[in-house]
Amino acid sequence: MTYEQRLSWLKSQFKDLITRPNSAIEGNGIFERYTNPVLTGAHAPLEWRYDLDPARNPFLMERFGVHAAFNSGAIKWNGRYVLVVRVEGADRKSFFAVAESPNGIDNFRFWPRPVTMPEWGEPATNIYDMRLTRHEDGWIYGLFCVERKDHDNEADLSAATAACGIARTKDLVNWERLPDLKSASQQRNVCLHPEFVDGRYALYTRPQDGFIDAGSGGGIGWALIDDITNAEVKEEKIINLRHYHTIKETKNGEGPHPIRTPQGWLHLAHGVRGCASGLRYVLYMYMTALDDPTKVIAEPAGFFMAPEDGEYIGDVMNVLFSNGWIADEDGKVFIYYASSDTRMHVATSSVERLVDYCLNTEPDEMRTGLTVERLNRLIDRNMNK
Ligand code: M1P
Repeated sequence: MTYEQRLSWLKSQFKDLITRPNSAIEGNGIFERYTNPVLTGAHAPLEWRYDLDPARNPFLMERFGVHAAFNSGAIKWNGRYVLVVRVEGADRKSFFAVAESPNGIDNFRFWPRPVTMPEWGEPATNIYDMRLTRHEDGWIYGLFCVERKDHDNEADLSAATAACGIARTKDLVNWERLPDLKSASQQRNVCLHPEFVDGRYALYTRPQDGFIDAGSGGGIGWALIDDITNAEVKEEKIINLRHYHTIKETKNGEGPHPIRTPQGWLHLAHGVRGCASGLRYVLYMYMTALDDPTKVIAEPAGFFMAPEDGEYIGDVMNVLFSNGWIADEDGKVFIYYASSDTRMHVATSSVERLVDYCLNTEPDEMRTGLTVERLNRLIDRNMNK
């Protein structure tokens, strides 16, 4: 192909991809998956990936590989469904970029430039997994993981530290970086609750002993913060525990901030367990009391969503992860989830259905005998139906 032929082919492929319609797949009644991912690395604009000057790039080669688009924060913004996406380059570095869609299920397009996130302290090696919160103080906050080399273990090239970065914005373009969260442990999957609690900011935390291992960190934590411009975890209480032989035996982490419903706070989280093929990441839900967001009032047994079909495959196999959802005023919920650290998908449901799922699906009673009893109770109710 000539340069001009190749450019026209690239443009037409790109247009087909970003305008591809999506359609719902009827499923288990709790949510609907969709036929296509909503974002992939290939959705990155051609201007990001190619030098479009024929003199400098006569073969029209890719000059900046975009490997993946995943783990996105989500927010309704000026009537549009907006994701702050974790974009990963071929160099393994992640950065944030904003993409928007008119309907939340297809036609996502990236804004022209990635987010330039100001540094705080030692410049980060990597930043990722932003949780967006429109807080009642009037700011939109983005909390994200900041990875740096662990200088106490220079010889170990994989030794790293994870901290919670905090930034806030009014327009999703200009970000004010605040100091990283001070905490006795490493932290990842930290999320800001949207309301003040006893006049203080409230964080869902995930204390961890090391960069990968949750270790003695018992699950999803909760900490009240006096000053968000100098945030420090002084006391941390574990509100959603890990358990032996469950989908969250190894690790768990809060997803996006919970949705306020008349029946309680609706939470989406991820749980991790080990198996012969490595770690398996699935999504689960729980609810907490409206007057006490630390008190779990419901938690259905097992996973809410687990990888299916092509979702199993990617850079890190067997992973579903979510850090963004949008609840519309009419109660429709758009759940944005990533598969295998590679691409973004949407699933839709409603607040009413998700609350029904949480309140009317029985919990894990931790023993096979009790699971069989639970199944028999359902079968008994269905006899002669
Ligand atoms: O690779 C799977 C996920 O691993 C981490 O999540 P967690 O801290 O719960 O183990 C994160 O790096 C996340 O981005 C990634 O999707």
